[in-house]
Amino acid sequence: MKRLLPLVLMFPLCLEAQNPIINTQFTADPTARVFNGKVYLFPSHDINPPEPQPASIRDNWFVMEDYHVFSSEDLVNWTDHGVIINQKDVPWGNPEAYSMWAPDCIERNGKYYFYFPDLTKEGRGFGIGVAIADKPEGPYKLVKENIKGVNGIDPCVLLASDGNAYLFWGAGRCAKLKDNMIEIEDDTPTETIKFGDREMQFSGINCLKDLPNRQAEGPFVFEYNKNYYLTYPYVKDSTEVLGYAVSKNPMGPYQYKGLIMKEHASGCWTNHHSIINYKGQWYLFYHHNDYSPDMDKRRSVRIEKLYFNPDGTIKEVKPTMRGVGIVNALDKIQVDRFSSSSKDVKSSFVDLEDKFLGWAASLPQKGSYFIFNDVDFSKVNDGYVTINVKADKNTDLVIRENNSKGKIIAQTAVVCITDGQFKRDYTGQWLIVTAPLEYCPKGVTNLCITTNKGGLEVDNIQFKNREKYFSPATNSALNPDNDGFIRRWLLLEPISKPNPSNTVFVDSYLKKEFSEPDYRNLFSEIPFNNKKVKYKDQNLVWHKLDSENYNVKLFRFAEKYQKSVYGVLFSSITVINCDKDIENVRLAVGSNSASSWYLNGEEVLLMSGDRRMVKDDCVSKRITLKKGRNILSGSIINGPGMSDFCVRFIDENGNAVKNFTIE
Ligand code: FUB
Repeated sequence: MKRLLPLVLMFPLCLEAQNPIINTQFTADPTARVFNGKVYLFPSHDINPPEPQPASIRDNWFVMEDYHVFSSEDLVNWTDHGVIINQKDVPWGNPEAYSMWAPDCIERNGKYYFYFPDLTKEGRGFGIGVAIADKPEGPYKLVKENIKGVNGIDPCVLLASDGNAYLFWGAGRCAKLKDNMIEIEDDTPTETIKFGDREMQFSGINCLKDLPNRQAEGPFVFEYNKNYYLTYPYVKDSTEVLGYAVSKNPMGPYQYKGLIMKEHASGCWTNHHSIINYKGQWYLFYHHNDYSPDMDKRRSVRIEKLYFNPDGTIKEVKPTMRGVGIVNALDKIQVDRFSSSSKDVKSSFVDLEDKFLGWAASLPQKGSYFIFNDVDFSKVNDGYVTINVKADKNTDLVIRENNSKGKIIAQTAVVCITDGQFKRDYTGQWLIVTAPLEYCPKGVTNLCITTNKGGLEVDNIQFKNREKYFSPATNSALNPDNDGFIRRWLLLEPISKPNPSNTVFVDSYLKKEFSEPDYRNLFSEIPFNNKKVKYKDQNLVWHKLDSENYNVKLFRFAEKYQKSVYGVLFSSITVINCDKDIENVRLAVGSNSASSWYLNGEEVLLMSGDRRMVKDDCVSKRITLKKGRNILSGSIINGPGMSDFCVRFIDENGNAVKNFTIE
């Protein structure tokens, strides 16, 4: 398994996902809370044991050294605010225990109180500590001592409508908190429990006495319609279910009502959860071992919608990979986490070496389908769709609205180029196919991904607006941009030049390819918009476009016209009008990868090698832009990378030359 990027610890990152909702690290025991109109997630953080494995860590056990906080406004895109507490920071905790188990956080009088369990320094089992902050994402200041009289794990604080704060922990124990939120009331009762011939003292009262409570833990208590719901994981048969009990009083007695979620089919030993109402909808946050199917102590957080029956009982929640949230069609849609499917559709990891890359869904035969619900098309107009696929024979893919009989949104052939073998694109990614939209749905709808032939796997899809990177060039003359970059070009649809690597782009190769007569012929006259040309057996079209960026994103151009993105040769041409001769200027270019540039038919710059698109990467010798029309053209060739270029003229001092127009 790849180690996580250290950046995650320092900077907020946006993480996109369905279930599991966090795909950059393991997350477990999710406590979600709504603060300031946003959902904040306080999970615990499973990790693989450090190497060499410290003696303090049991084999095949939980390994948890810190806590992160995440937030989201749409339950789809999550920001990681980084680490708020590490085991080494806890004054009363064992810094080597790796036992930062399930936490909670609540807000009272403008302060955020974070409650967490940890093994004590003195080796007296688990204690529960508190850290306080002014903002949900911290920074948190640790209280020096753990809460006196409270031994155990899994704290949960209920701010009840009776005005009191109650601390629940362990197997359903409960005590009232003082107003300072860091101590329990002095008159909290204690109970002595016998374990064989050993006796142990427990403070608080046991709210799960006489209720199903085998190995109960992780209490989460909330209030709904004047009832208190004590929800908790316990072992019914062999692994944990989520059950619940209801009472009119925070401290019970509680009446058992049933299950919220059954055992995980995967055999994951634990489940742990929280329940919130966000924007009028109830949600269950829970965990599963999705990214670690062979080891259930590395878990990942999921979300599902939760519903009440009219009598206040909770409807059983079925775990799904789709999870919740409306997904913007312009974002990457992880359709492999579908809402429903034909029986033959299966999901499998994209890469067994890096399970955080997620899954792909297979469509084995004609008529196989899966449905991904709640996709928002309101920002899509004249769009196209890109689809990441893998296939071992020629097949097709059809995207319909709602179900397998619905209106066709887009369809495309999926062509395997090598015999019987799936051809990866040059970056080692899956093959990206693009298809224009035949019909653009309105608002939020469901997608049905299906096939007329079958035998392919689908990873993710993304809808794109054509005008995002380019708009059709207008008839009025254009100035270079503020930095002198030329953004108006006639671009020819890419010529296929399959090169599996950029190492071939040496001078001799480029000179041969770029000066080949059939190719040079394409530049013999200035093309017009939509001009069709033939190059060898390829029919191609010139497009007159304005680039929205200073760098002309050729790979987006190729994608836009559903052409190959990799292993291609791009051709560009533009006309520059000068009022007078502009002497001693240099052409300054950055391109990915190699390129060659001509001014008025004469080669002025050859950029060989495996290049990146860097501003002013190479400059020409001194040249003159003559009064009137100057024709500037370029050939840009690429292997496995994303092609783009930026072009401007600079003067003797390196300043942008801008006193011309682009026709
Ligand atoms: O994550 C460690 C422990 O596993 C939690 O504290 C329990 O609730 C169970 O999920």
